[in-house]
Amino acid sequence: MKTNQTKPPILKYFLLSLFLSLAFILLLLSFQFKYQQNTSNPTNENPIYSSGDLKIRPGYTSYESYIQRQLHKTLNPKLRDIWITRDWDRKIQVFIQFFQDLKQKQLLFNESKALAIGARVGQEVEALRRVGVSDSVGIDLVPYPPLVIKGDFHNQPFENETFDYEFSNVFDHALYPHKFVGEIERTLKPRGVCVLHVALSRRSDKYSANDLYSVKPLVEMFKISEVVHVRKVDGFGLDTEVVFRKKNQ
Ligand SMILES: *[C@@H]1O[C@H](CO)[C@@H](O)[C@H](O)[C@H]1NC(C)=O
Ligand SMILES: *[C@@H]1O[C@H](CO)[C@@H](O)[C@H](O)[C@H]1NC(C)=O
Ligand SMILES: CC(=O)N[C@H]1CO[C@H](CO)[C@@H](O)[C@@H]1O
Repeated sequence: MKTNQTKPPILKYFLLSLFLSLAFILLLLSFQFKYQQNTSNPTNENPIYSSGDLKIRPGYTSYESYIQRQLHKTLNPKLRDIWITRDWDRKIQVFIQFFQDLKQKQLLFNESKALAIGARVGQEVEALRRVGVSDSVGIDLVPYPPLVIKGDFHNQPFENETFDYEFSNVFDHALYPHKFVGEIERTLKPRGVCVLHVALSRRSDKYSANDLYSVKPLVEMFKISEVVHVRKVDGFGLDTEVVFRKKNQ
């Protein structure tokens, strides 16, 4: 008697679980399909550069989701408030020291046309102007006039050969590092100088899109530039300064 009663429910459960598994598989497939669609967006024509010492963080399903995440940090009102109050003078003083050092090394001049990439509220632009580099501006996803104008470092809003000098401490935020570097080389004038501050020994924040473990991938990506120097610095959690000079083609 008992077995007769339990048989039909078992069959029912079997069919139900079969149905659920199928639904689950279909759901997975549709996610994968969406993901594949989005990885073929225009900013991704080139393969993502990834070598042993440069790792792109997984988890960005589309360029749009990456941008949204970056905006999430850039637009965070608490962070913005800290940047323009508590951090403002302290950071400017540190940047002034970096830029004065570069001027002494003849890598930066009052006459240089300078760009700060991923400048947020533009402390580095303010510092550049204070050391005498008056023709300087920053770009970021969110503008902060008059120091920072709107611009994506994967697709700089400037003509070829515009700047004598470019500075950035946000390389780790690049989802497409080869684009980040390619745009710098495109917009630098011949003999123009690029200064990057990067973290090699420490993992940066949760908004980072890549992790760099040596300068080798950078040196490989800067195809039409030569390394001027690599040195240790202490720059807001970033420990290494790498300076490139674009070749005189
Ligand atoms: C560069 O500008 C700074 C600040 O305005 C000034 O003190 C300095 O003399 C200038 N240097 C040169 C070489 O003109
Ligand atoms: C700008 O530079 C890029 C890359 O070097 C090149 O492909 C493009 O043709 C240049 N554009 C102009 C208008 O010279
Ligand atoms: C899953 C996902 O990110 N889908 C997005 C793919 O890209 C299109 C348009 O580019 C978006 O509308 C989807 O939301």
